[in-house]
Amino acid sequence: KLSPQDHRTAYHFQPPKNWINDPNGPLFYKGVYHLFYQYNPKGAVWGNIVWAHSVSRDLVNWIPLPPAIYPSKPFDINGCWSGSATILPDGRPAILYTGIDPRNRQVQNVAFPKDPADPYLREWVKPDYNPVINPDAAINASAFRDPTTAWRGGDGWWRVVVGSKNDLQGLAVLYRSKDFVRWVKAAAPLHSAAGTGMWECPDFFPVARRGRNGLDTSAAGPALKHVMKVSLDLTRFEYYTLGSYSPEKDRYLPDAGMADDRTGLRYDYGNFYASKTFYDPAGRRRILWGWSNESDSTIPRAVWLDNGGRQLVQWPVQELEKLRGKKVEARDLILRKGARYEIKGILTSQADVEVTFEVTGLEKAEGFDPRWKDAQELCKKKGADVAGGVGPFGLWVLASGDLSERTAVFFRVFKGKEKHVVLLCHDDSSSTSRAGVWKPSFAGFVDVDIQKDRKISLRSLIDASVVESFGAGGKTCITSRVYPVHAVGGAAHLHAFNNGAAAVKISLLRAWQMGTPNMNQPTEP
Ligand code: DQQ
Repeated sequence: KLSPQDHRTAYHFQPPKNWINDPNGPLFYKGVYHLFYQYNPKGAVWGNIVWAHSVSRDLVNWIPLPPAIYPSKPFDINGCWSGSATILPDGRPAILYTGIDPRNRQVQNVAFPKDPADPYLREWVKPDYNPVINPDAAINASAFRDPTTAWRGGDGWWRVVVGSKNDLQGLAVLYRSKDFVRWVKAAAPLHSAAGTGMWECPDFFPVARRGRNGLDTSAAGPALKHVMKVSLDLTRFEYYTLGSYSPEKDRYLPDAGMADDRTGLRYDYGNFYASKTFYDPAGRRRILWGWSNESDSTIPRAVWLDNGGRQLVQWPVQELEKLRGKKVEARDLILRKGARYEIKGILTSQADVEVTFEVTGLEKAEGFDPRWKDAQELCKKKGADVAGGVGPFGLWVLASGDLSERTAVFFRVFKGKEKHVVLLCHDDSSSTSRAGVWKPSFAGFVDVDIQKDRKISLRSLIDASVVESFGAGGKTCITSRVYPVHAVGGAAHLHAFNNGAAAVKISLLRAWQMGTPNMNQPTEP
């Protein structure tokens, strides 16, 4: 008989019990990674929100600490909502978060560690001068939340952005401060966009034009670009733009062709929301976390700017590879139309799979209709069982023995006017035989030159009910939550498949069974 524990993930971050939503204020301090998150100490649904707190030395094993911030003062008595951490020049961290006050207004508060000598930052002090930012008359006090990490300009002033809206116009409201305590609203928002609705959990940070190293949030100069990410509560999807930030004007301008709406780029084309990045000085990288609803967070990912400068690339932090255990491998396998290959010998419900596919017969690719702008719609129409020319080919993960349950992670290649178009899909429509479960299809286009490369890679992290995929080395990412009835634990199977007319070759497939880290089971730090 199926137990709810069968869907509990092993190596994705989550508390031992109860509701979790947004990751908050990730930071690195005195050799320790800290992750806070929106948490209900009393139940498995959203409510009673506090900042729960966990620490780690490797981003893989986590130890829980008591909640860091919880309602206790008038300025947060009705809730401690999302926010971010900033490392001050003297090395101490500060947290800015949204408090819900007695009139249910959203206000911004600051908190400092009680004992900066404690690497675990167990206790936080919320000074009585809070809130440090109140919604003024021009601001909708029920749509004013989720302060970003602050950045400091060459003029010594701190800047921070708070998400908001004015009717349907999304706003990144800008505030400045000399001392992190007295904040003054700027005349104009850092950025805004018509028609998007509320901007939840904005994130604003620099990326290096070259290389994969991350940058401190206050970094400036010609060798970088900026990223602005917003979470749209209207669609429950996130979008980001690349652009330039002028410290003189304090304005952010997205590059041509980039948009903060549903035509824009996404970190992840699946179940991924309220994400947050931070700069990890130990690994010299910027790390991204998202919340994968019901109720888990994704594997921390390093993010950097792609060579072409037109998108970001993401990859699970390398520390995750410590969990790789027993490995199985296949090489030079040809999958003709309708063929499949089962990957056996490991527990595939808790696995890390990397495959490189070599495509042939590109002339057989289906024609691409330029009206197909929406990848998700296209994937819905052309699911994993709809035979094609080049693809669908990929993986069936969390498959039952009779294949009646299976989640398909696959590529499909189309012949466009100038260039071939590559689609990465998660087809979750057969993921469970249980009725009444939400089983969406998720998809994103992959910006590669398949004609030139001839190869495309896929990595999928499988963890009971999470499938987190990275296409083409992390150019397009998709996360799903799936709840099979039969394909659980040792009864889950993994296959590679090809439903395209052209043969594909698996030049290399490696699959590792993943170990189980300490995931917030109480232990002494
Ligand atoms: N979740 C928080 C808000 C944020 C929303 C409340 C996004 O601060 O806007 O739990 O998921």
